[in-house]
Amino acid sequence: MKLQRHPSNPILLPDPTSDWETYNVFNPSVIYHNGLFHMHYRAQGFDWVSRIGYAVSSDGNHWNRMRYPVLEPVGGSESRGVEDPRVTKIDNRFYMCYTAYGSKVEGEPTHEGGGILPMIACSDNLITWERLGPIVRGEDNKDHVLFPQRIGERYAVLHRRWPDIWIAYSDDLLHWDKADMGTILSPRADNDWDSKSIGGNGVPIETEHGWLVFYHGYGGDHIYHIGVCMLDLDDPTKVISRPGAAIFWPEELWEIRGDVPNVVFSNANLVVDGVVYVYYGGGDHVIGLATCTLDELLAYALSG
Ligand code: BMA
Repeated sequence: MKLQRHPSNPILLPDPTSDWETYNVFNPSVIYHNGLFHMHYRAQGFDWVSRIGYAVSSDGNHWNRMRYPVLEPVGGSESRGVEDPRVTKIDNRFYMCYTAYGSKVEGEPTHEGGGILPMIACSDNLITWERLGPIVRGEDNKDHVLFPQRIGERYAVLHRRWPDIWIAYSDDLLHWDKADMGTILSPRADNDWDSKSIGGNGVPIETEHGWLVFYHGYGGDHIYHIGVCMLDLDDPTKVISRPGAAIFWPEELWEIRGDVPNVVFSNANLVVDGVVYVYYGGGDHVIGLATCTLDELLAYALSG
């Protein structure tokens, strides 16, 4: 089982006429809403600060992008950028999980010389965003993505406490009790591609067999791979299956080289008419698309 690259890859490139997306566009979120594909993507320009851009498409391949970012850094905790959006529609609102990267955060510093916060913002129109806050402070935590519906009446989010994938729950999207957080998946020491670190990708896909979850991982060689697993619908802390082999890894020049080498990093795995669209950043530099059928992927995801 392997995802097929789209023939017109890469499907979105940096724009040399822009000051904020001059160098890199990568790690997009894509949702399908009202007959259109809506993309939010991370971009870096002259100041190397990440901003979130927006583009829209009727076929998932040709994109119209907005001239200005839809989310720009605010304050010290975002001074180095807003990164890696993952947009989920819950009821009739849109929620964007993104990583705030700053020179300082309240509480303990989480990175040498800086800090990260796993943030959530909300929107009614996909363009104007209001910040709700982080799911947790004072730790190395990112790769968070909301489930598209409540589980047991509570909102649920996958997040990454290095090097594992965790889950957290909330009544209001503002308070995420640390006591409720639990590990779901860990790196597999005996499985090269996800032996060192893993994190969640796009919004989990609800199927009759369970949640189909995409995740990324790397081993000692630090080559990013994409894999899948199945989680129980009512209790996603229960792993139903987790096949050994990855379904995608860097092969094209722009995935192997780029701004950061050997990266295929995806925040988007949406299903439209039985086709799974996986959008990803190649080499932290450009955006690619790979696809497969949901039936084929599900059969594989359940096989492990
Ligand atoms: C991760 C994130 C991603 C990035 C990846 C590879 O930690 O920061 O935004 O694509 O590293 O550089």
